[in-house]
Amino acid sequence: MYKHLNSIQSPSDIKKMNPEELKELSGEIRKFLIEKVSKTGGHLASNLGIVEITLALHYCFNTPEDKFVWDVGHQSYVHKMITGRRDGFDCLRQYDGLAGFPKRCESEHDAFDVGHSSTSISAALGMAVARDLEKKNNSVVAIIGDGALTGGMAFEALNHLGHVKSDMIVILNDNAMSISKNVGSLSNYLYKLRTHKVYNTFKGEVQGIIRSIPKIGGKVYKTALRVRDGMKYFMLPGIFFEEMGIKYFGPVDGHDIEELTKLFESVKGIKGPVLIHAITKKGKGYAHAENHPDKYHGVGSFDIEKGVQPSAARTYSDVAGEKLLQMARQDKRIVAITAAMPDGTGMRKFRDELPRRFFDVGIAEGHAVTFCAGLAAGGHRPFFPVYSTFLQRGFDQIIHDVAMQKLPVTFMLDRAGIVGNDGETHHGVYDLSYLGLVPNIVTMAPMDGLELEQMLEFSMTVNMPVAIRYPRGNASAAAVSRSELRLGRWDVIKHGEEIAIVGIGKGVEIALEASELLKNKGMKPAVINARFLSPMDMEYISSIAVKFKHIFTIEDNVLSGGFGSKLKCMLSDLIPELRITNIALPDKFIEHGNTEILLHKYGLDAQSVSDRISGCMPGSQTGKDM
Ligand SMILES: Cc1ncc(C[n+]2csc(CCOP(=O)(O)OP(=O)(O)O)c2C)c(N)n1
Repeated sequence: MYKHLNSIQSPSDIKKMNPEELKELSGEIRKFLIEKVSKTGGHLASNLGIVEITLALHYCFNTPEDKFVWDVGHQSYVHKMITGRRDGFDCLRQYDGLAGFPKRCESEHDAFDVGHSSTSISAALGMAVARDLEKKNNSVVAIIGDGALTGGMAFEALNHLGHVKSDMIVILNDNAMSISKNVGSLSNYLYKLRTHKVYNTFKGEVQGIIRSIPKIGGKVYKTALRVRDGMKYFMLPGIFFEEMGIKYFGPVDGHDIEELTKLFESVKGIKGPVLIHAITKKGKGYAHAENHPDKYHGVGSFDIEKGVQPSAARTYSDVAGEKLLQMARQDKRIVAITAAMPDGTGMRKFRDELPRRFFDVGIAEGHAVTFCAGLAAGGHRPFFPVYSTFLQRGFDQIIHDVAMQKLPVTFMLDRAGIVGNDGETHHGVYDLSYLGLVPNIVTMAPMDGLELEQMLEFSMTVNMPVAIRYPRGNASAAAVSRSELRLGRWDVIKHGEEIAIVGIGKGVEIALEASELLKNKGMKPAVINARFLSPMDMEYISSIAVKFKHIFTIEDNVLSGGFGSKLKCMLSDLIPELRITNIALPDKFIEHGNTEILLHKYGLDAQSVSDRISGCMPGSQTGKDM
């Protein structure tokens, strides 16, 4: 079916190909990507945009000796295809299948594990310095997008790189997009470089110079410098990277494989850090993705002809976005902040309707937290919807800038718990632990969309930091009666005897289902919605807990330091005779795969929970806590 692709077993097969064949191969790779990702889901648009850069890299460098460090890693599919993993694409991101991000354990060609943004230059610099200490001479290449370059770590690394002056190449893959349109002054600067009229006028001439570069020999270095100086001349003033001590080449057409290979060959011999600015089109080669690169950044399965279709299900992100907008219409103090995720967090409508009160800070979660603190100190009520896993980037800022000063910032932690196919870098399974240990934060988790709305309203009534964590997916309302939300208090949603199952967030849904299964076994457990991780109103909670012999807690957070362990610690002194069993995720990094499969594997589906509870009962086979 494929003329070239079928014979690519390793990067050495790329090196045998001529430019025309490489171009044909690019087309085949795009076809393959569209076909496979339309079935498995995954990151499509970014990979379609980086085909030629990846081929040119493998044409010019030799992995695993040379190191490629991908930023975020969502654009590494082409690299995976070339490095012997093409057959794995039928199970891309599935349980036990090929990971969606680089993994050192998966291939020696993957130099560094990744999933969060803006780490590539730091990691690559570490590798370059390690190489120098070992007196080796391999190349190190960081590949970073213009979106990832907005992250603070990337700036810190460039600052260090320009100082250390290690031999290292940074490839800036500039498609003017983060997930949504890229933002910020750096993005404006890159735009100026791209559209500089002198660059456009003389582009042909510059390409001519690059084409004249011989493949090997001492001339390479001189010619490369001439190209660079030529470029520099055209681009002056404002060579931001040059001023930092990093030699700038570009902009180059990131889809012209001949131009790329010549340039990569030429910069190999250059001493000190080099940055190549390549212009690419996100989604290239698939019209739907070219027209809507934001929608095709990360996709589920889709029909290739029709493209991605809108889903009918109302998600937690939808509820969060709509409710916050409704509240902001009533209260002018409310402002919303995103770290490059207006769509994923459901904030698009807010941005469009109230643009002056909406701030996209780029992929800069740490900055976002302190920016919120400043807004709150200035009398506003900032809400920061952010994926749970990415808020890990702002942990010190939460403590130092928000909690210590008791500033009324509301963190809306989307994608809490198991997120599925993105895997270990993306599961939001630490937030109850890392928030639970910080004083001064009211931390809640709703059992459904309705309760999320109530919690958002409630956050305006407490004049202090608040965090609300909610899972990915469907937010339909649970069919249970509920009591008014009161600070630190539980809500008993199903009365029962002897045993209580206390869930928090998604744990409540699991508890309700498990209680139905237990009913079939003749048991009648109470089901309690904990609502709060902190504070815990211990007087009230112990007045409920004392009625039971055994309490089971359920949470989709790791066991250590989570809701259950916190409750156990506080209740065991107050009611020493009460047995408490914590059901949570294990203290290990959880792999990628379908959420249901993972919940089952780790004992957090209703059946496993009910088996565990009945197994703990006196007279059962095990009859003891596990
Ligand atoms: C710390 C962190 N925040 C947010 C994200 C979510 N995210 C994944 S890719 C991406 C955009 C990256 O844009 P860019 O680097 O330009 O790559 P492109 O997809 O455009 O090729 C974002 C915001 C992340 N992976 N890590």
